[in-house]
Amino acid sequence: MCGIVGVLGRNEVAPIIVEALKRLEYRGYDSAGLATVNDGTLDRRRAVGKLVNLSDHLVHHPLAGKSGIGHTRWATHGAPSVANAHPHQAGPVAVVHNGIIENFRTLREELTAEGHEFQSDTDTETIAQLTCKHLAEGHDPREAARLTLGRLEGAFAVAFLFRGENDLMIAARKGSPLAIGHGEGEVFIGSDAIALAPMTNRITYLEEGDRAVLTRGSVEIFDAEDRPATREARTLTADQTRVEKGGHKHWMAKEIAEQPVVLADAMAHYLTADTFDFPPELPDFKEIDRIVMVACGTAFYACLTAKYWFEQLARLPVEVDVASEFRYREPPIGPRTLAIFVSQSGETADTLAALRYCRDKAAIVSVVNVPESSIARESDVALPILAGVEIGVASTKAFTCQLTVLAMLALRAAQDRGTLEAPALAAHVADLRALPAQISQALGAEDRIAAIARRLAEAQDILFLGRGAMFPLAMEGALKLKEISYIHAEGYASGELKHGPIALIDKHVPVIVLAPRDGLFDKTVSNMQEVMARNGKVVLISDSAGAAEAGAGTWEVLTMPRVAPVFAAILYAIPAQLLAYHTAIAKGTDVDQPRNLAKSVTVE
Ligand code: HGA
Repeated sequence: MCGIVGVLGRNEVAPIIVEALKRLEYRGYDSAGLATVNDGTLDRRRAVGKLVNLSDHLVHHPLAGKSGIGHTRWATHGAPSVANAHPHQAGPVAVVHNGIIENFRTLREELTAEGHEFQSDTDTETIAQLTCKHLAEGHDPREAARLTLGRLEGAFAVAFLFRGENDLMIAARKGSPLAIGHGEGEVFIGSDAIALAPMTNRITYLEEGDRAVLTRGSVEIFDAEDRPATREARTLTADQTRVEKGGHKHWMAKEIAEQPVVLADAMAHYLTADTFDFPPELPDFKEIDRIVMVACGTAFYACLTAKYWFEQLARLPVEVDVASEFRYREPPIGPRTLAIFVSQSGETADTLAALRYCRDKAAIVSVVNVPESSIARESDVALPILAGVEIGVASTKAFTCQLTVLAMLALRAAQDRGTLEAPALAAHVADLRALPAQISQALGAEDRIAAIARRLAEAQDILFLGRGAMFPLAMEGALKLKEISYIHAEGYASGELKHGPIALIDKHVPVIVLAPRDGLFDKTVSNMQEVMARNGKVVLISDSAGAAEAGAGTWEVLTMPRVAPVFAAILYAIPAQLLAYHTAIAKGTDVDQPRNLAKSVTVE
């Protein structure tokens, strides 16, 4: 959340910064802004709402300069407004920030008492005002920034620009990600490498507590103890930073369509012809008695699904928790515990904090889409999901890739623990390998799904039901719908319906029943009948056998390809995603940038 960019360039930086912000807009779109130094003069432009408003503003009020910083905001402190938009300026210093300054009230009171006048409601402005104070006390910009950073509590990635300093930018990170990009006689900073991809693929990731003093010809890095530090510069491949819509109308549509390919890539990475290919550091699951899985949002539902696999296939007990609860509950973590953290960005603030809680208590495995991320780097073993860059705020391909990697991990656990005989294991692997083709087939139902979605778009409330591993998918389907169509939706375990939610059912409430023809089908169908008996409008999603058996009398039936029951949740994610997507289209909401949301949740 919140994207920051900085450039000490050879050419005018405003267009470069706007382009980089475009690539970071998935992190927030409450406001955008940039500041430059031009012949020593510090000036800024800001606009509320999406980046396009800033671009329009710049047409009439251009901003010259070869040094600049930019920001796209997801507000935490202070409403979206021009006054609260970054960069925040206090006298000779401008600041952009991603994160939360937790002691901002104390700092603000102190500075106000000393006569500093605040222009915004943000926590961020305290950084600018404090630095302004240090400059007024006679410190040079480097020292002023250092003193300021020493007083900040909370999480931040921050960049400073100073009046009169055409060739100086200071950047720091603690808790929020920040990358430095190296050019020829130019230097860049960005919240991620994707933002910098048009300018450079030579990237240095700052580590926790690092401060970087940048000029066009030098990069000096100081660690959390203020000692000079060396950080490796790596060259990223085009794949790691490619962001193109490829002819699709929305990122979400593109990312849904990519799933057969990216799932196959993930499988190719971890499966050889006859065995698994996980990093050698992965613990032997024979040595593990319990798994703890921690994540947020969609990744949390991936973990809940994987619980069924680890427990059924590998006979390993699993606890799943949302990171924001886990991190403050002080859960006991005994020996022989494996802790698995799942996060698309690998920067999710709560998940990272939960991981740090488990450090030295358990073996730590992470399942992430960004291998250079903080969560990946702080894990004993990081398992990339190979989904490719995901831009759509509503996660789709990252979810199914997380599921696929977790399914392979569960099978590897079963192998280590001897809970599946070789032929059964091979059959499960074959079932997984069949999924990309089945997903392609499921994608073929898109027009039919769009027609159902047009009917769903009329509803105020929608329920999703599922049993077994379809239960977490029911919750994920409801989440997807809420996120982008703003229709209230809930996912329930089919058997729970009669314990309360059935009171919601009437002829206006569509109920989406996720029910492949598996061993639990008859039970789920009984619950479906209970809904139909109360005039609920059932959308049954099943295979042809299930549809033939139970489709009569439903409002709609959607037929999916036949799939191995154990991994059906991966396939049935496709109709859940497409239903949400087409319902949002029918309602005319902003699919890729839904209100109030942003991707890569780097604040608590
Ligand atoms: N606290 C700052 C930055 C917000 C942020 O990083 N969000 O993800 C603000 O509210 O502007």
